[in-house]
Amino acid sequence: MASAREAAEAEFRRFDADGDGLLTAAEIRQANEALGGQGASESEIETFIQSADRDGDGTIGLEEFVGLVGHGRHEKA
Ligand SMILES: [Ca+2]
Ligand SMILES: [Ca+2]
Repeated sequence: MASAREAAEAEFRRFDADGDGLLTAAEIRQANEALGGQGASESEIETFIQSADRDGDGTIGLEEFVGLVGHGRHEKA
């Protein structure tokens, strides 16, 4: 049983293609496509980053990602 945080961390690592601990728009787009293309548009990806990017550096760090998906906004079946 993974905790919500562990699940979010595992998902973060799947998204983080170059393993630098930051998610960029390009990495999120690639991950979205790899997951079967749920149809997220460029503007939706930008909105996702803006909503998660608390320090305003234009990328999503692990804590920002966990803060966004680890609190009920991202539910798994
Ligand atoms: Ca990265
Ligand atoms: Ca950030």
